[in-house]
Amino acid sequence: MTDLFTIAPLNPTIRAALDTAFTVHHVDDMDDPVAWLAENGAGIAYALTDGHYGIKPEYLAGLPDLKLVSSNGVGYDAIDTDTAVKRGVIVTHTPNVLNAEVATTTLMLLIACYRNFTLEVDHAVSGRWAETGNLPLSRSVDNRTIGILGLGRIGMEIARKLAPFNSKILYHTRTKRDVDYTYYDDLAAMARDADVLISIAPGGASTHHLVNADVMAALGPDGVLINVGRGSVVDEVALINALETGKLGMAGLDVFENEPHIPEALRKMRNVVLTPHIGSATVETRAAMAQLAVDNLLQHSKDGTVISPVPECASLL
Ligand code: A2R
Repeated sequence: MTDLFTIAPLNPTIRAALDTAFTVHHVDDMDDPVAWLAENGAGIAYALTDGHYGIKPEYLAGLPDLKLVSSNGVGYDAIDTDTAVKRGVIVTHTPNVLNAEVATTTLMLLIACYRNFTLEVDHAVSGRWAETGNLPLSRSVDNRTIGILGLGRIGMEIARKLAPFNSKILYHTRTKRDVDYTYYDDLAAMARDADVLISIAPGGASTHHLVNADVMAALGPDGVLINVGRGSVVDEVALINALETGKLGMAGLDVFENEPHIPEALRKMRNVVLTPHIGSATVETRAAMAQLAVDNLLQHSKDGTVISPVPECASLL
């Protein structure tokens, strides 16, 4: 059997699939993974992780014969692809199979913001409706101008799922796409023209704090910010300030700068809707992602090819 170093927690289904082809060495079973790798790392060609855990530099260094890191998730900013490519290590991820789910999560947050959903639910279940009557009216999600930061696989699916709401779609990316939506090469200019800004761009240096105080001010007091991409894309301190001072209207957030920690200030606000990074977290979608992550490993161990490499690895294929 082929040795496999695993980093992220494994559910029983993935574990069973892996056990058919690999001898699994899981970090959680090791007192000191770095020491374990110093003794046993040579000869291990495969590693499995996810977008949250990535692979620490000391694990990469402890796996001198690594050929493939399979990551269960589409975002791979927690993996040092520069070092991997220099060492000839292929990195794979799980694109596309989660597009529809993350788009649904986006709509869920958007609707929850506009319709004051969490406050209305609390008003009903707390019994306060009978004591104090109705809450103020909420606002409609129909006919909004929606700016999408990152019109890639998931961004396109979000735009498609917004069609029944009669949304006007704007987008900002580094490269203009051949689509009917309106392109902005300037993010703040797009935010100025939009009711909603949806961030579904990847993490990493090029997107760090792209959504800053200026962009939030451009979105304005009635504006809604939805972040379903990566926490690092939004300046969280500026966000708290903008929400507290009314420069920004509302935020619906599924991702945060220091997960799983969410700043207390955000957790206390009434003009935010927060979810704990559940963009793709359904039984069906997580199963499809896990299967793809496992299939990349299985295929490479059979014939040296992979199904879904990250673009940075193109030169290795
Ligand atoms: O900039 P472009 O033309 O490469 O467009 C990509 C855009 N993007 C950016 N937009 C503005 N400034 C940047 N610095 C920047 N970097 C990337 O984000 C593209 O339109 C989009 C990413 O699309 P995909 O690569 O197809 O990723 P996918 O599958 O939609 O997932 C997006 C992210 C993941 O990386 C995870 O962080 C999260 O959603 O689950």
